[in-house]
Amino acid sequence: MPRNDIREYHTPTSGIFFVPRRRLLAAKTRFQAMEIYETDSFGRVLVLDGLVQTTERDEFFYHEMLVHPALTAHPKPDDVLIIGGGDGGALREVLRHRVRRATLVEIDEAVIAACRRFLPRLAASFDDPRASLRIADGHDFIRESADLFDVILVDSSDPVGPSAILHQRKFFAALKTRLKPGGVIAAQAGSPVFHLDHLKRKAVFLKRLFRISAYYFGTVPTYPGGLWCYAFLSDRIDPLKPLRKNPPRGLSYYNRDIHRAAFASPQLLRAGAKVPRPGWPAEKE
Ligand code: AG3
Repeated sequence: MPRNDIREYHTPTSGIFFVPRRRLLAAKTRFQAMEIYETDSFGRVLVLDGLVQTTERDEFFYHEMLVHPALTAHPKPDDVLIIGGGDGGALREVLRHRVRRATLVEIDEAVIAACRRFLPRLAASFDDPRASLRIADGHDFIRESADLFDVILVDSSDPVGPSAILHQRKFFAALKTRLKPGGVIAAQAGSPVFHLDHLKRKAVFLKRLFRISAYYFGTVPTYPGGLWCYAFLSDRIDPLKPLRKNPPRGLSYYNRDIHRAAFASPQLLRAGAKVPRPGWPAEKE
């Protein structure tokens, strides 16, 4: 294998690789290592601390599933907050809805600058007049801001590095205080293949915090395991009640049928399910 391949290890002995045509950027930001590559097969690829965050070819699977279940289930999502998501992909999807304001809080300004330059299909969303950008730590912002939101989306990375806090109970408890009555949170929750224990632990505290707390699933071909999990959290809105709005036009993955199907819970999350786990040394949890 050529030495300049982009590789992400999902376990110590398996993972994903891309052969880049060229490297567009490699930088150490204040928070993380950031690289952007051009590939023939997946278009541009954004990698943070060695983890593939997004590719031009499959980003829609992830961004549509993070955003549209919550925004389509909420009757009137006027004020939307995105925590993380510095590439602008989730923001682009939010702005397909009739929102009044979409606020994005990203810790790493350098990611936004790089994505504006190299991933304009995602980051052009920052130029929309309804978009408002805050450079801050998501957890600090939530604790310090008095603003309330109809929908909060958590577009974090894995539960290691700068994103670790965005997977913890105290963060979700703080998020809940920033929701308007009837508000909804959707948060990316990781891989059911590789982060299963983490998902199960999280389900326990989320169920205690929110009256309605459901995991839903979608495929993301370049993420670990290929199947991705998201949490839908609300005290009032049930994602399985008939949707009151149509999904926006122009999407590539999400629709009403996908919405319903995504909330079906696989056996592996149910108590007592047997899940094969060959003995690799340690899962990245
Ligand atoms: N949000 C989820 C990234 C998780 C990827 N994990 C991994 N490759 N191990 C990324 C930001 C996309 N807007």
